Amino acid sequence: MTVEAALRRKGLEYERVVLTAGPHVEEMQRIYGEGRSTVPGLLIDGEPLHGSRPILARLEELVPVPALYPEPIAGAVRDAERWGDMELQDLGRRLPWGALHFRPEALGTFGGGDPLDGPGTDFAIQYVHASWRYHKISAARLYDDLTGLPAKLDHVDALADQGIVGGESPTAADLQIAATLRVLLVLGDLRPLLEGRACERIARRWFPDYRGEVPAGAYPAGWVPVPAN
Ligand SMILES: N[C@@H](CCC(=O)N[C@@H](CS)C(=O)NCC(=O)O)C(=O)O
Repeated sequence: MTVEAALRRKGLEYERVVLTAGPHVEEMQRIYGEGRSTVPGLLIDGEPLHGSRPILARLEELVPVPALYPEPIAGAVRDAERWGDMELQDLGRRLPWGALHFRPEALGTFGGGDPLDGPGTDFAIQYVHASWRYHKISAARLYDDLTGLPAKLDHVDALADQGIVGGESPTAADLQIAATLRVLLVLGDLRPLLEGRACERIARRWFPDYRGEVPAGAYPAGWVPVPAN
């Protein structure tokens, strides 16, 4: 999502290649090198770039305007982008898979469909368990992720107050951070924590459409911090 938004922002045409989860590991390493199994990767005239941040930095070199790292805040934007990748992005994986453990039928909505029926939910239960193992999710870690979320959202508000995100023109930090926040907005339990803040604004502005809905009440009672109003 971050890279596609940057390609669109730069006005660059591109071919989107969708890989199946699982076989993607071998295919990505074949193209991008040993150990580079995650997506996104980008080939620019055959030149391989791997990872959302190296890709955005290269796109900025290719098409400097509109800037994703505008001076005089370029350094602060890179720091915020790194924070988004290293400190926030994994919550965009662990929190949804965490919620789906308790509401596996909701997995169908991430594919644009309705909540799953009995047989579908049996499949989802297996799939979510595998995702917990893959992302090293546990109930204890999920509780800590939820407890630590308000401070991370406050950090995004502070970045908006400093003009690093939330401006008329998206920075690389906007695209990195907003993509993860947009994923969190499909979680009914978390929406009250993001609503009416810079977090929600940048997420819906740069990523208006994202499929999925896990109804509120998924996480165990008392685990979701109460919004500070
Ligand atoms: N943080 C890196 C890695 C991204 C990442 O982990 N991508 C996930 C999908 S959003 C992935 O490829 N998961 C499958 C895997 O871990 O092989 C980036 O921003 O490029």
